[in-house]
Amino acid sequence: MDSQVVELGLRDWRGATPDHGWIAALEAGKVLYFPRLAFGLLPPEQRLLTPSLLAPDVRNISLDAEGRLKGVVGEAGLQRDAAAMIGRFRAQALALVGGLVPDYVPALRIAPTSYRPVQVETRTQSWRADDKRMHIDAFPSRPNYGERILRVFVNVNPDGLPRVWRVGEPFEAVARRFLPRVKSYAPWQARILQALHVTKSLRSEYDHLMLQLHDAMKSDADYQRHAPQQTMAFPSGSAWVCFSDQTPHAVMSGQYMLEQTLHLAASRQYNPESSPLAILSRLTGRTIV
Ligand SMILES: O=C(O)CCC(=O)C(=O)O
Ligand SMILES: [Fe+2]
Repeated sequence: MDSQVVELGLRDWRGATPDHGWIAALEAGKVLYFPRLAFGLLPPEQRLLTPSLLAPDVRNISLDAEGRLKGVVGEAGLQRDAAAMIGRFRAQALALVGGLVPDYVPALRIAPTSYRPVQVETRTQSWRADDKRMHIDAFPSRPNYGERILRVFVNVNPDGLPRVWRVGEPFEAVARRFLPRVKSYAPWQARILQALHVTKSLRSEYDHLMLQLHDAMKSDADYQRHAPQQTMAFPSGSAWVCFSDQTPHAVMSGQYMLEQTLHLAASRQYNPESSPLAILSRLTGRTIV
């Protein structure tokens, strides 16, 4: 398998310019990796580098589009510093995306920004929630009808520890491997899930297939071990960007990361034919949204 990671020397969050090769790589599901793009913490923000910031039973801290902070326990000053740090990262992540893929900008829908201070290795989770297993991102309760999930990540570990990922094979290979085995879509089941408020809107066939792929990948121990994959240790002080609904990924270790999710209609890509929606439509021969 060719490397699914493309390394870029950018040093300035606001210095990116659109490059056809990088855009094609991103839209093919590769990870754009920026080893020299650090996110520096300000002196008062150093005290935010502890999992004790987290409210009980919370995995991630988040800042929503309205600037509301969730998941932090502690005094007002601490809350203010956390919101400022996460907000600063959001601005830089948006500047990076604006430079790399400017045609996306008018079409982007900005999701909350997250800060993840928990050590990955110590988390225990059900197989379905376990991101140490390779998967593509698909959300059970929020159908997205093919809308893309673009994510910007930065490792801010103060002890120099990398965030170690496994990056898997191209999406079409995943789809060809698992589609013959997945449960077929039943509109009546989708209507029941909606009536029971398991889903916030009607689950489309696209959403069904994406969840089936997510589950099929994670539940297949042989696939996890033997599928084409590369281990990628993202050092502290680096950033990376990918379409996480397309790039098979797993996180094996690390602590302290910031993440920005952006949503984009597949039709607003430079090449909509590279999207999971287009690939799944082509492989099934059906309209799936
Ligand atoms: O925590 C990470 O590094 C990535 C986890 C993951 O799979 C995700 O955010 O989609
Ligand atoms: Fe994921």
